[in-house]
Amino acid sequence: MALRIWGRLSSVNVQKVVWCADELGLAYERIDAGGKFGGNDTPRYLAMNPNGLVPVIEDDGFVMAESNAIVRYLAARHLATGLWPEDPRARAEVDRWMEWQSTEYTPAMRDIFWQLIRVAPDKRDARAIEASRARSEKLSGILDGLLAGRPWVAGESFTLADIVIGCAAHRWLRLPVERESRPSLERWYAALKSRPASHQVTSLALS
Ligand SMILES: N[C@@H](CCC(=O)N[C@@H](CS)C(=O)NCC(=O)O)C(=O)O
Repeated sequence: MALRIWGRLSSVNVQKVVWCADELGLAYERIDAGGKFGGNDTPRYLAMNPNGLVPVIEDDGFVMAESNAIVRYLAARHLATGLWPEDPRARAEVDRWMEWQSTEYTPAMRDIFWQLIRVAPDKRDARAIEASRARSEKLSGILDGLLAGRPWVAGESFTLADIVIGCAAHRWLRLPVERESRPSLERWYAALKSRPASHQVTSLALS
């Protein structure tokens, strides 16, 4: 198998890579690693990624870590200029929102996700949950406003930005909390769900 993806599917960062590979129609082997599976602290794994985090890919001997860099690499390697456009301004718009996902949106929901899904009810930190909920709600409002004016995150067509933000939005929309109504975000998420390549991610329960 030319492409190997290391990482458990419950990781939002692994989800991006799997979804991207499915959009590209690639054959790959995914190996569970990280979380309850472990295996990401072995010398072999740390040689691939000294941070000991998932995902990592091996592609015919080429090793790569960092989920957003991986999906850009896969799109470039397979000449998927629809997913990651060549035009500098179109590409910058995709990259801008990919940065927003990794530096704003996913970090905002980290505490609420962790507390509600992975921490026992009697051990939860209510203040951390509320701060994370409020920030995630605010950023979801920004995303909703963006999607009120365009069908996809970066404009008129589906790109890598939809994949990486789609993984984060899936998490947000599945959390057991009250959310404000976001019609444009929900319309976009329904469009994402209808893409067969999204199914490994959009059919996942949070864990
Ligand atoms: N910036 C990295 C972050 C990777 C990351 O934080 N991965 C988490 C899972 S989402 C991880 O490996 N956690 C440790 C574990 O699963 O054992 C990326 O985008 O790939």
